[in-house]
Amino acid sequence: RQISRWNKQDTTDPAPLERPRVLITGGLGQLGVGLAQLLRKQYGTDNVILSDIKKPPADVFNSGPFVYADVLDYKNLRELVVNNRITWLVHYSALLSAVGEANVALARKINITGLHNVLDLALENCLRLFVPSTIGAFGPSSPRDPAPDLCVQRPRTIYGVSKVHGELMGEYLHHKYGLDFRCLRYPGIISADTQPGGGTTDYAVQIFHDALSSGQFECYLRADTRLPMMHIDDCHRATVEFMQAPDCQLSLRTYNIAAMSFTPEEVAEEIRKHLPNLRVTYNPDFVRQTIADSWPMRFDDSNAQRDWGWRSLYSLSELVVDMLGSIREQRT
Ligand code: AKB
Repeated sequence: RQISRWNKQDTTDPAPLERPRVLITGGLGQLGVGLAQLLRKQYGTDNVILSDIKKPPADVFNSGPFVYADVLDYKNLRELVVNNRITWLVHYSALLSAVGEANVALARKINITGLHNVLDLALENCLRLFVPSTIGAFGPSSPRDPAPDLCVQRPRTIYGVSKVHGELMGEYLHHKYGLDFRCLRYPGIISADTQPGGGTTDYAVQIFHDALSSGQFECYLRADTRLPMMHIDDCHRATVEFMQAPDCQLSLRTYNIAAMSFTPEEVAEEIRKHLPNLRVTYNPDFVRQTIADSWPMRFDDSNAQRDWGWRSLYSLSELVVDMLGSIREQRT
């Protein structure tokens, strides 16, 4: 009964005045706080609840609702959804690629068991559920330049395996029970005021901090390792626009989104236009280099562009200007 009632709701767009009530898991990672800010601007501060298992910094705690939520504790999650009349769930809780390889058992628990809890909860409570996937959901046998939405996916990391599992479970529950599952495959996300933590693309954030603090950067990837990347503002905007897209416009439930692709040497060259003395040395780390070599070099996001109008705004040169400017501001 619940499911058919949900189906009925979903065949028409929500009434214009009906604001979603959003819960964000893993909210203190690289993406949660910025997404909450954007959603709060549109839907009101109290309608967007950040959650995590860590204690929030004072500025986050003072800027809107924050609650403790452990994605491994189903009852805790259910209580939050019920008590707060949640209608949208954004599931950011996950261990990233490099840290996942260092702790496979924990990655399996958080990325797979945690996801199962969230899927069950979304189905039970008729939620619109957003789960990010990644360039890491592809592997060495996938087409790499560019990787399309639909192709062979045989990732070689526990992170990638858990993300493919999430894509398939969400789509299965969508087709079988009508779960409003929405999934974007993110490139490496670059942000000035939040750290990614444990990924393979993290170098592309650290290089800006080191360029400004010491003028030297040691890169754990080879100079010519090309990966898809995106400015965090584009990532947040894509997520909100995709969550708002009418159901009838979505021909897929999992879309690639792209903005730019660069190598460490190319981003260093772009930074040198502003900081000519930047010195980069390359000391490839076996685990992260092997992971990066198995990931797409470019992403084909033509389906997202066609179906719901996705367009990135930041080019590499704009991203570099913004990152240097924002980090300089933080340091003064
Ligand atoms: C990682 O490097 O693990 C993440 C990702 C691309 O999903 N940033």
